[in-house]
Amino acid sequence: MSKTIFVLNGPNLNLLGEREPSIYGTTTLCDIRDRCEAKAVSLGFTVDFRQTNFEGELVESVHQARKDACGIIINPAAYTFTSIALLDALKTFDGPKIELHISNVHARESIYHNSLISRTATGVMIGFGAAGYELAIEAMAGLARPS
Ligand code: CA2
Repeated sequence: MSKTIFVLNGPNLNLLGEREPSIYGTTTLCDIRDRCEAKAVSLGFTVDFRQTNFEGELVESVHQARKDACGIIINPAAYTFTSIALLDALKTFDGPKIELHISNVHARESIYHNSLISRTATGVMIGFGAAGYELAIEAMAGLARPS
């Protein structure tokens, strides 16, 4: 019976807090990981928090989540708009899936408007900055059933 929430992060998110603070804020991905872990523990869950710059690694994490996770929170970054491979992998995950974006992608250039991943997401968290991750953990705790 898994009570582990996978939190997956795509390309360039390792640079959070270092560049473009006007769009992505000043919180680092390590800070976000720590906050996710604390929030999850307070709700009786654990977190497996990952970041990769490689599409195939994200796909493999989704495959691992099929065995080990009760839910997935994913910020696919640029793969949101390009990766049918990631969409197909996520479709095979039966539990709840939350797509997350730090920035309000709909207020940005049109290249950021057409998410492929939203087609399979249970819900979408957009534009709440780094705090969106903790909000997504709370939402996931309400959605996830141990599997
Ligand atoms: O707002 C988000 O969370 C995004 O997923 C971030 C992606 C972008 O492609 C999405 O449209 C929206 C980009 C991540 C790049 O991360 C950086 C972090 C710091 C400095 C530069 C890039």
